[in-house]
Amino acid sequence: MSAQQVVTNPVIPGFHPDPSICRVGDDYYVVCSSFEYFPGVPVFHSRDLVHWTQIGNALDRPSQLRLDTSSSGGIYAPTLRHHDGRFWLIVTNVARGEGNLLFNATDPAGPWSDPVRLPGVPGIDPDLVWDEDGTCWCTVAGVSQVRLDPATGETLGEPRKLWSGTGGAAPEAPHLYRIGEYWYLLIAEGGTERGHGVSIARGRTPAGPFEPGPANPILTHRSTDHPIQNTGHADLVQAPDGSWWMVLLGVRPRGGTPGWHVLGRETFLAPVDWVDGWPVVGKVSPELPAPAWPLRPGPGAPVRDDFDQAELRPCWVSLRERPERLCTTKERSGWLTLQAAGDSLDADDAVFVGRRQQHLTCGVRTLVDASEGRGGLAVRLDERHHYEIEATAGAVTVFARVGPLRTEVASAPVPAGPVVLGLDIAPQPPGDARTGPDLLSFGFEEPDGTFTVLATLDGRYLSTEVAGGFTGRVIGMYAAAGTVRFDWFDYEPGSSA
Ligand code: 6LW
Repeated sequence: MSAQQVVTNPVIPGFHPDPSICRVGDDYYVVCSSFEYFPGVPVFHSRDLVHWTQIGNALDRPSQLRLDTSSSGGIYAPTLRHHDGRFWLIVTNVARGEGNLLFNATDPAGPWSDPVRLPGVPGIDPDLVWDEDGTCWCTVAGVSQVRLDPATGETLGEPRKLWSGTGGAAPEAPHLYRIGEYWYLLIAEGGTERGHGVSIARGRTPAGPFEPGPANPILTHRSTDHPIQNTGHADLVQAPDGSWWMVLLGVRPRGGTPGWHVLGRETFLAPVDWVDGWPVVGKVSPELPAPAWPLRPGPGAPVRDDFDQAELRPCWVSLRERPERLCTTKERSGWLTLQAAGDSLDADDAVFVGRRQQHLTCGVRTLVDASEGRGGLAVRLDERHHYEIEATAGAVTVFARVGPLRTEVASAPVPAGPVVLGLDIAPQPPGDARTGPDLLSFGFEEPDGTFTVLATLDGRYLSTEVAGGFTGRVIGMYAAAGTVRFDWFDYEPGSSA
């Protein structure tokens, strides 16, 4: 091996927050929160901690996932664990009447069980761990804990306060581990924005008492100009060679001050050493020295999706659920057919099928037949922050929705029949403090194949700093009226990650 191999962070780019990891033999699995999107809780697999492939979504049917709103409602932070030959997933659904839910599966790619409801678990960010006697401990944000019967969802005894961190806001994202002679309690505090950090305490039993570590926070980028910010919400895993690693969330702000992040909170990897019985987290850098074992890259995602399979690939998500009457690849072979339910992307249940933007620059193209309706290609942050290029018979139009305003930006006539719509996302040229993170150029292909840009929009208005919320950009196809069909969809990563 020539130059030392490096790990490019984030290891799971795009809106993949609140990662939780477990290892079974040589296989690692990660799950992330998914909020208003259906299916929910993406599941990733890796053999080297560096290259990750999405193998499914744990919550892929309405009996598992009921969503009642968008704007970062729905599925909050999950925890994934393996115990007694089964995978266990515990997660909070903030939709009305849902709360904390427990699922299990023999294969993390699914199918996962229907939920066991956990009415007695008092908080978000639930964690699961079993002690030597087989008692199951559930720890939640705050940080509180209650014993749990995972078969029935019944809580055993009253919840108890464990630790409220070192004084940072929002002590949350707890994970409890038996390591050596101690039980370690890892938490996030400081809030999931620029003040985010990771702290740790340890005790002799899973119920404590816990003594805070000597060097908290063991990880934070607050008050630095590090290119990766908001680092926190971490989970630990030990590799087969005995080394320890941490997955965590972070963001990559760009542009002038304050910097705008558009891909949401992404999953990063960091090495962990142990010194005097306490973890010391290595640098969360854009490039890390690779682990000591051989790297095992996966197949990589194809640029084009031809929609020639009965089921959509796991990267495709929609708002709330996705009944076949509204979204199918069976109505016209090799096409994705969307049946509008509302009249624009402003509705929080618009008929939209998208994939997370995972690269700071990228090019997107899709062939749309809008002869029986109105729809097109959109970049969505939430129902109040989205840009789209919309086709209908004979015309294409670019719209921008920012907060209360939806603006028609530009329009052009096109020949009748299917048309290729396109989006190119490029960094804004460096300039003064007003520079935004990127520019989004929407256009269409002329009959002779040339690409005509219809409008170029400022990307800062599709950033979390402007829109708020817990998600990130999702790029996809939508129907605003009638029936709209898509033959293929190309997502081409740009040169800069
Ligand atoms: C999640 C909390 C957090 O429940 O943000 O970053 C909330 N951490 O732990 C939603 O992701």
